[in-house]
Formats: sequence, C-alpha cells, structure tokens
Amino acid sequence: MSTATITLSVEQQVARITLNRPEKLNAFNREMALALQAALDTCGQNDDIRAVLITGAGKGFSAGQDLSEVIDPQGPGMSKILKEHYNPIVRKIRALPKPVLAAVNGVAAGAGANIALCADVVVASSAASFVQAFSKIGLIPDSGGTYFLPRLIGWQRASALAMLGDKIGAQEAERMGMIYQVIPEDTFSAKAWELALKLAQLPTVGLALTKEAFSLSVTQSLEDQLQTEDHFQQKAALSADFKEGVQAFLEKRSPRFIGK
Ligand code: T3D
Repeated sequence: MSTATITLSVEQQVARITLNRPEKLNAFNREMALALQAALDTCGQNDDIRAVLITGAGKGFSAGQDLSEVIDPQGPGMSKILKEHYNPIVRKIRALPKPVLAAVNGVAAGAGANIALCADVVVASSAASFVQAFSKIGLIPDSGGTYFLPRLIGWQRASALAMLGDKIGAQEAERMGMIYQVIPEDTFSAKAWELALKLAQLPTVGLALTKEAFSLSVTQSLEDQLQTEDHFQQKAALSADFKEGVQAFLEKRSPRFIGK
C-alpha cells in the first residue's frame, strides 16, 4: 500500500513506512495523516509484519502540521486536525501489538516530533534535531507531547523545551533520554534497518505484551501492575516462542522465533 504522501513496503517481516512530502520536510496535511493511519491499520492486520519502521523521505523526518493547510479556507479546520489526524495516529501506534521503531532521519518538529516520541524505540541520525515548535505559533504540544515528553525526560526539561521551543540535536536528545540512540548520519539508514530486522525476529507476542504493560504502568498502582505482569506472563508463557526460547537455550543454539 503506497499513496502519494506515504509509502509502505514490507520486506523480511518489517514494514517500512515513509512519510513522503520531502519538499515540505514531510509536514502533515490531511491526506498524509489519513494515509499514515491506513498504513498503520495494514501493519496491524498483516500477521506477516512483525515490526514497523517509520522514517521520513529526504532530509527531514517531519516538520509537523503543514501550516499552509491550517490557514486554507478549504482545509480541514482546527477542530478536525487533532481529532481526525493526530490523535488516531498516536492511538494506533500505541495499540499496535508489534514494536514500532521511529527512525528520525532529520528534523522532527511539532506533531512530527511527538509522533516519533510515541514509538517504542526511537533512534535518530546524528543530523537529526527535535523541536517542540508549538509555542512559537501560540499552540500547545499535541500528538501526545504533554504525555510522553515529561515522562521521557522529566517535567522540568519537558516544560522548558515546550515553552522555549528550543531546537535540540540528536546527541542532546539521547543525553536527556528522549531517544534511545544516535546513529552516525552515514550509516543511519542501514543501522536503523538492522535494528528493525532485529525487532522483527524477536518473540512478537512477548514484545506486544511488554508494550502494553509499559503503557498500563503509567496509570496503574504497583499492586495492579504486579497483577498485570502475572496475567501477561501467563499469556507469554503460552506462546510458541517461549517454548522455542527455552528449548534453544537448553540445546545451546540460537532461537528461531516465529512471532506466535
Ligand atoms: O490545528 C493545528 O495546527 C494543530 C496541530 C498542530 C500540530 C503541529 O505540528 S503545530 C507545529 C507545526 N510545525 C511548525 O511550526 C514547524 C515549522 N517549521 C520550522 O520551524 C522549520 O521549518 C524547521 C525547524 C522544521 C526546519 O527548519 P529548516 O531551516 O531546516 O527548514 P526551512 O527552510 O524552514 O523549511 C524547508 C521548507 O519546508 C520551507 O519551504 P520553502 O521555503 O523551501 O518552499 C518551509 O516553508 C517548509 N516547511 C517547513 N515546515 C513547514 C513547512 N511548510 C509547511 N508547514 C510546515 N510545518
């Protein structure tokens, strides 16, 4: 499934979704937001897909909302942009029962930054940067920014970045714990792909349960979380991959996980 604004290709059980409006630094218009939702749906429905990599075409990851659409009288209008564009994207990424890797190849601004930050693993090229651009135009961080950012880097840093709108480089983002890893620009594409392949070869059921447990931990008490772990561990233990993992360990060989 590919459209003019999003390309989706599947290879070796990895879906690569590319935000594809490079002339606009992959800023989101309605067409691209809806196409990304459709691509995420495809990733959810296709059992052959075991990991999803999201990246941007050209030199940027995404500059967030296409500001020319906001002032377009024929555009979707402010009231639809969060309800119909960004909130469903964030929900779909978080609900996908497979790992999502954001491979931030260049600048990630506004909603573009926050969509990356809601992924399970975020890596960035040494050429990438992150900017909570909202305050510069009188808006507030959206696309889960007020939720994920303070949890990733702490209230104080999140508050300062959101209010000041400072652009930070990938190294600084890694140092703050905003992202997992910076990868040198010249090897970024290959290394990000290797990481996505690795995720696709891991026990998908266990990874999906891990993702859900982490999400639940944000609102649950320790007691509820311990019960969730108990419940989810029973489920993980029923998977074929658990059986294979233990068997492979005992036979001193590498496991061959099938994602079931
Ligand atoms: O209803 C609602 O809107 C609510 C939803 C909000 C969600 C949001 O995401 S709000 C935040 C929107 N994003 C921004 O405010 C970021 C605006 N862009 C920038 O600040 C800078 O472009 C960047 C920091 C991202 C990158 O700077 P730089 O110097 O690398 O590139 P540039 O030269 O500024 O941009 C390159 C081109 O992309 C340029 O077009 P041109 O002059 O070559 O024809 C620029 O206009 C265009 N572009 C960049 N960002 C956007 C954009 N066009 C439309 N919308 C953009 N967001």
